[in-house]
Amino acid sequence: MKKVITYGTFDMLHYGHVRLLERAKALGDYLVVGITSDDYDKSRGKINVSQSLMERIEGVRATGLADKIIVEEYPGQKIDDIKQLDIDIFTVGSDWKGKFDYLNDYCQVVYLDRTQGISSSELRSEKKRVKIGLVGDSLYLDKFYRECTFVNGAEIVGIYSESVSHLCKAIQNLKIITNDLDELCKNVDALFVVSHPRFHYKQIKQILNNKKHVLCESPSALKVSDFLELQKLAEKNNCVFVDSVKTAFSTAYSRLLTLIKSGVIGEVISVDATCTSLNSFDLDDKEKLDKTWSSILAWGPTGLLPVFNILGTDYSSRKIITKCLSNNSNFDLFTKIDFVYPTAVASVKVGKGIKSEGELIVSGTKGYVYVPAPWWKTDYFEVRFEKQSDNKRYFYQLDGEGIRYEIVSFVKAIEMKNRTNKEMIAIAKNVINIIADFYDRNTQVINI
Ligand code: C2G
Repeated sequence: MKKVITYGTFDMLHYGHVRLLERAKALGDYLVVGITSDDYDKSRGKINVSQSLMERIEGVRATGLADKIIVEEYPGQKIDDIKQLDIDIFTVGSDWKGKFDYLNDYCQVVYLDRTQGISSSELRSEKKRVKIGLVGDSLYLDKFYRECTFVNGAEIVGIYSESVSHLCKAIQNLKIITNDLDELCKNVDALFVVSHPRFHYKQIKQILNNKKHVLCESPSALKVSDFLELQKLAEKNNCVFVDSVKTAFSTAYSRLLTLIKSGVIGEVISVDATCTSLNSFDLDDKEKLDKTWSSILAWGPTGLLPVFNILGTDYSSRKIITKCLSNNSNFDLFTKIDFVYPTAVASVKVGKGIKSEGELIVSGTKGYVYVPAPWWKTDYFEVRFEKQSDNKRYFYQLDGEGIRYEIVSFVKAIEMKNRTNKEMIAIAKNVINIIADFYDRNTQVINI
């Protein structure tokens, strides 16, 4: 029996793919099709894949041409598969000519003519692009704009801002630059909000009343009641409303969560996250201070993310210890939040007025996960054990700190109309609850 193997993403399956599979099948008696995993595609720069791995597997399965379907997860897997599955022929479209000649050491390599006139990226680009409006005047918008150019389902068409002169040329040249938020809403499908958090509730409410989708840099509100009101309004108006932390979209971060949940380090006993970025503050420059996100606003949502992702939000108690600019200021330079859970503890340290090691350590009964600084935009982590020889290292390409993946996920949520991510809503609500307690200085806050 002559065994043939071929690989691909097979996104939005089209006749070019099917013709390839038919000719691959005709090369032998048994066809194995390797379909790329979402993470693997991301790591090789294919971030705009529309369909999930399961949808792409189903598409290929429905052709009836594959005798076996496997998932391609890592570079070099082709050699392992060819050896383990005793493959005679590897084949792929002629757009890859020469790229897989090295496989001649293991089996015959055949390049089949690519079908002209059709491609998944053309099909994707024919889809309506989501028009995005920006809200705010943070320099972060330059980064966001640049990242959006990698997302082929979205385009930035306008901005609501007090001034854009300090932002990149591309933003300064946008067709719509306005200080009228309703005006911007009329011309877009969705908005990205990164103004100061004290404006978020009012702006998001106005946007949702315009029936537009919202991606907001967390925290999206400063009171839980406001957050819940926005959730209800989004539901009523059928809008996607995401209170977002870009780390959640980093491949390495989501893979470390999966590994931890699989029990690889045993029962998790402690989660310790530190996020700092040292800034200088001038107490007398009130205007600048008003525009600056304090430590708990800038880093709280990120630092709390792994605690809530791994241990959940049902903690037994928590304590907030903070150092502010002055006794009567609530602009924190450093804040530590300690949690006690029924069977675990957690500690989050955030600071824009201190410098520390921005690492994440998740400690378990069999081992621990170590994510080096800056863990919140990491492409690398280690799983470490008592016996060092058992330690494992993981690397997942992370382009653009995860922002482009955040935008892809937002655009997909709009296309698929899947508005609710229960875990993300529960986490956002708990983050806002902690920030609200911090600001109303209730008993749990200790000033140092
Ligand atoms: N293909 C084709 N004609 C087209 C489009 C695609 O013959 N009009 C072929 C490609 O050459 C490839 C297969 O269909 O052999 C799957 O194409 P994609 O889903 O675009 O995936 P790609 O990343 O190109 O697959 O590691 C090998 C790669 O994964 C090959």
